[in-house]
Amino acid sequence: MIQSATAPEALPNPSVLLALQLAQNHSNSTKHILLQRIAQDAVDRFQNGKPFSSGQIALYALAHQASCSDPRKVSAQGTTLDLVQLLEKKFEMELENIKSTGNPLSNYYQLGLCVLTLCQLQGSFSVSKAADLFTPDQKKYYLGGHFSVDTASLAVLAQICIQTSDNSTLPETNIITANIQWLLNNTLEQKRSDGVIGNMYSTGEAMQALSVASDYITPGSWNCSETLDKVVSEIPKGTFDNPMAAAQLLPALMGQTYLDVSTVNCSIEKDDLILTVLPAISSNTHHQSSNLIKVKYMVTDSVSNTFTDSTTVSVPKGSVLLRVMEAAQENDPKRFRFTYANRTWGPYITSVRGLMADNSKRTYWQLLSGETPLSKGAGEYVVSDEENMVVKFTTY
Ligand code: CBY
Repeated sequence: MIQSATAPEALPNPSVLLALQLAQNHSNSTKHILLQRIAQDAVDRFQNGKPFSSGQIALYALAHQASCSDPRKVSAQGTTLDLVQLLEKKFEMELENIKSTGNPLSNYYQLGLCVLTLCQLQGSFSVSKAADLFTPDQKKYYLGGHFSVDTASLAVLAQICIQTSDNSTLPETNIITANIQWLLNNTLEQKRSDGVIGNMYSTGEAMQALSVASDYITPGSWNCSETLDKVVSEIPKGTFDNPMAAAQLLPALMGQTYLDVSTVNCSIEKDDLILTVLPAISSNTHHQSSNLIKVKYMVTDSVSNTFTDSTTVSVPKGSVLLRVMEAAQENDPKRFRFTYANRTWGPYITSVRGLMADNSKRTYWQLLSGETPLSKGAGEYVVSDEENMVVKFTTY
């Protein structure tokens, strides 16, 4: 995480700072670099009208709070920004958008982050609107036909925060209790026999949700140490090498949750994280050899059925899907041209052959191996010989 986040070309990543601050050991120099970058990026996005989604603002604010830096006074380049106030406004816009279109501007994972942050940082928001926001609904908690454990976990954390900070017996208390129970029941239904909850990348956040909501869980329905052992055993295999994956897992490993942000002890300044210099990790950590493999590649528009096209490309063994897509594009740009955006998780495919993903229509480019959706992005998923890669325009 530290290497990736402090590299000169790295995207500012509040999730990494947040995770580091919730950990046991600290590195002051890393904290200062990351905090400065995040503050600068927040000011830059605000001043220059660059995209700044509700969940992003929430993470930037949380990362400040966790670093004992006031999120209401974020300054860079001579400008001071109140991230809590900005988040309050953005949250209102999300609610307005749901009212008028039925969908949020972002998604329910980000709404969870919003409410969690407003609650933690004592921003103002309507508790009854928040209670209604998280009621059970297919459209909110299902992505591409699957229950989103990540989304549910954030909604649980947000509502537990509301419950613990608001001890009134308002009518919304019952709604919140019922929401949390439904979310946890569905989350536990996604528990696999090996302890993973949802998939490997939702398990850390699910652990946070289950640990703050222990009152709601019948004893014996979740074995925490089994889940912990499983994720820990995956670390040496490289499963969490993506810094975002590591950042979302670390709090749970440390027995911490995002609800601990407001109780971070700011009077202790520790600098006890021993940083060993590791060999530089490139975004392509996989051993690429000169051996070539053949990979089938298909692109298809399953929304309006305007095109389906396939090809076979040769790429070095150990290549990631993005490399396959680039090879196909090089061979035949008319049929296989595509665009992507660099996100914190890695490259996110935004269009193929000019057909753009559109959040307001809930369309996206889904990545599959045969019929199975990938649980990694195009920049991370390593393809095998003869594998059938599919990039499919669909709805979620
Ligand atoms: N963050 C967000 O808004 C993202 C929230 C999240 C629920 C997120 C997963 C969970 C998390 N823990 O971070 C999420 N993904 C969402 C909401 C979405 C949708 C994005 C809608 C939008 N524009 O806001 C959408 C379109 C349904 C989606 N994820 C698509 C994809 C695929 C991307 C393909 C592409 N075009 O490049 C993909 C690869 C699934 C597929 N087979 O097509 C995908 N997501 C994956 C695999 C993941 C996991 C990443 C794991 C990894 N190692 O890379 C994920 C952790 C995550 C990021 N998605 Co989405 C879920 C998981 O597997 N547990 C807030 C913001 C501030 O950063």
